[in-house]
Amino acid sequence: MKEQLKKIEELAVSELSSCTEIKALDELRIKYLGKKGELTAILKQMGKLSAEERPVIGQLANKVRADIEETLNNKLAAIKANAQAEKIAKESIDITLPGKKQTIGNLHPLTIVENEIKDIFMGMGFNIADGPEIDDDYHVFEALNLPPDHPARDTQDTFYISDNILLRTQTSSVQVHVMENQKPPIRIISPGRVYRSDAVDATHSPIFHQIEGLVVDKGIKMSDLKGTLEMLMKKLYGNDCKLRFRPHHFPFTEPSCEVDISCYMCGGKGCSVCKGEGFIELLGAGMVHPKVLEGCGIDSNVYSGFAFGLGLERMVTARYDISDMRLLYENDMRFLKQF
Ligand code: 2NL
Repeated sequence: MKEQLKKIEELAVSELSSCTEIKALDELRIKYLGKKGELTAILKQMGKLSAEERPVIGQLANKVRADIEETLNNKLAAIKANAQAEKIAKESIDITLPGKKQTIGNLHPLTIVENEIKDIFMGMGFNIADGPEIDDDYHVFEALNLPPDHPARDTQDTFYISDNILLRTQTSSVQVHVMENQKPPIRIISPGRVYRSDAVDATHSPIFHQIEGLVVDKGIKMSDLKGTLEMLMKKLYGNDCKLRFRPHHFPFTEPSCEVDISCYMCGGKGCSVCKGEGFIELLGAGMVHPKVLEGCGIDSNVYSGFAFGLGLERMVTARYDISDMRLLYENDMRFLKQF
């Protein structure tokens, strides 16, 4: 038996030394050390041995197992190290190859212009007011001097959730909430999404974006409105930009006006961008109607204010000379990548 064990060890060590693959190594592990392996077969015969021989052979068998195991493990480590070294040698990196270009996204043109306008107003000490897109009839219409049968409601038809709850048609509703909850001085802009029951075409969309502004304090005059809007437009369109105020009517302001800017393309001579006008219509504004102030709990004998509303889409299409507003919503990367 001693001989048999020594022979097994010799054979195992010699077979292992010529082994170069992990798979072959596993096979040898089973062959020599497995449950049905050669060593186990010998150990099964231990019962036949005499009491004196048994511990001697047992010890030897354990030593043989340990030796084979050690050789196996050393071999395994050597094969793995070899494979790793080979892999590293093969995997050379060519650092002269061009890198992979990362495509970085950009902001949507509506967001770019909105951020710019917010920055300009924050620079003038305005706060940014946020509010609900779904509101009640009172905050969207009634508080702005638009009673239920007012004809101006026709041009601001919207989407109703119920008789009283609807999607806001302008962000004035947010400013009404602010006036109800905050004492003057108030200096805010309220940017956001607004809704109208309009059919889609090149200049209309049932969902669009507006930025409204509101200043309420003692002694606020039309000249404050003019100065503020002049500052905004010069910062947006350059110092040569001129403003034109035309009388208009809104139920929520008195007096009211529409404001045009001189065409940034032709400087006022008339071209295709301004359609020969020399000016581009950009926003509506006026002095807050005393009724609106009173309705929000502000004493119109002590306080006055100005307000304005501009369509963000209009600002963006004018700024980038975009012919069709629908381009802003189609999410075509070829279009959006240009900004
Ligand atoms: C437009 C331009 C405008 C206002 C919005 C306003 C807001 C309050 C009070 C009074 Cl809280 N006015 N906003 C004023 C003038 C014009 O929007 O073309 N609207 C139909």
